[in-house]
Amino acid sequence: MNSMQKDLSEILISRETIERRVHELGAQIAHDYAGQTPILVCILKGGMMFLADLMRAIAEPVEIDFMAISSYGSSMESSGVVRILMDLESNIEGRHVLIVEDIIDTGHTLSYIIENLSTRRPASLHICTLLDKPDRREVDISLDYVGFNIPNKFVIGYGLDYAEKYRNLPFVAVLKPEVYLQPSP
Ligand code: PRP
Ligand code: 7HP
Repeated sequence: MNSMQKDLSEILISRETIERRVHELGAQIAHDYAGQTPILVCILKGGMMFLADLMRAIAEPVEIDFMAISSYGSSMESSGVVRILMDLESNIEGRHVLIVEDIIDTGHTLSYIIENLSTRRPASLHICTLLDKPDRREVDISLDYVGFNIPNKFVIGYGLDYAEKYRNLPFVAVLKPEVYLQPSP
């Protein structure tokens, strides 16, 4: 067992299950955007592993771009205060934009991103998230592509972190409570 695995209480979504679902989503997106060359906007840092796999599962031309948003910092609770740390390089006016997120929790981050990107007059703006935690929602948002609905548990892996760790696990897992309850050194 490696030094990260001892911190996990359960594997919620296995590597194989993620791979299968990402391929389904990619096929659906390729079908829905055929002939449109959408810009996939990855929300850093958590969305990067999902983007890398999803874009390879879309057998149609796509462009990619990145945004970094601060909301959680290193804590487990959203501050509700959202700001852009790194903006897009592309001009999205008149373009079909698909936001690629790892998780929608309270919805504050995404709601801010939607509001912000909408002012740039894209031809369309849709959302693709690997994980949705609907029990935690504080802002009503409609999601277009969802990989998995998950229960109200703090998850890590496949891009998702706790205090910047565990993003490199190839599956989605739940942390043991003692990991986040222990005092920091
Ligand atoms: C996470 C996640 C979403 C957001 C979801 O990002 O990637 O962007 O929180 O939470 P919300 O729906 O409650 O707003 P985080 O701020 O942890 O940054 P990271 O992706 O760099 O880890
Ligand atoms: C953000 C976030 N980051 C990691 N794990 C979760 O369960 C999360 N919810 N919102």
